[in-house]
Amino acid sequence: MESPSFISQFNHQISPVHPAVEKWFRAMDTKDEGKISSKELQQAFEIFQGKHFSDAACKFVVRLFDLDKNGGLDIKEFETLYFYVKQWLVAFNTYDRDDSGFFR
Ligand SMILES: [Ca+2]
Ligand SMILES: [Ca+2]
Repeated sequence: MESPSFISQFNHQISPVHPAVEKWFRAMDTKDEGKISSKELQQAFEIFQGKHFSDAACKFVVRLFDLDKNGGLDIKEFETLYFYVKQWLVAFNTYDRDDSGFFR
């Protein structure tokens, strides 16, 4: 028998995704199918970062984080990508001093 306190404890244990992650996920998942494809990732980089990444690069990134190999990133997979990209952008902006979008 499940009491309300048991349920809230259970919900706590399945660690909700970061609100920012959920916001980005919903914004990027244009077909609202619960996963991010490499195309959606590419669009998001262009819209939100103003940087163009090739099809191959976006497919590579999706493959890298697509743990269950279903061809798209669900929200937990996306969360891993999100925190990875955040760290990466800090490093990228550190090296990309002339803001060209490319390493020199
Ligand atoms: Ca999608
Ligand atoms: Ca997946």
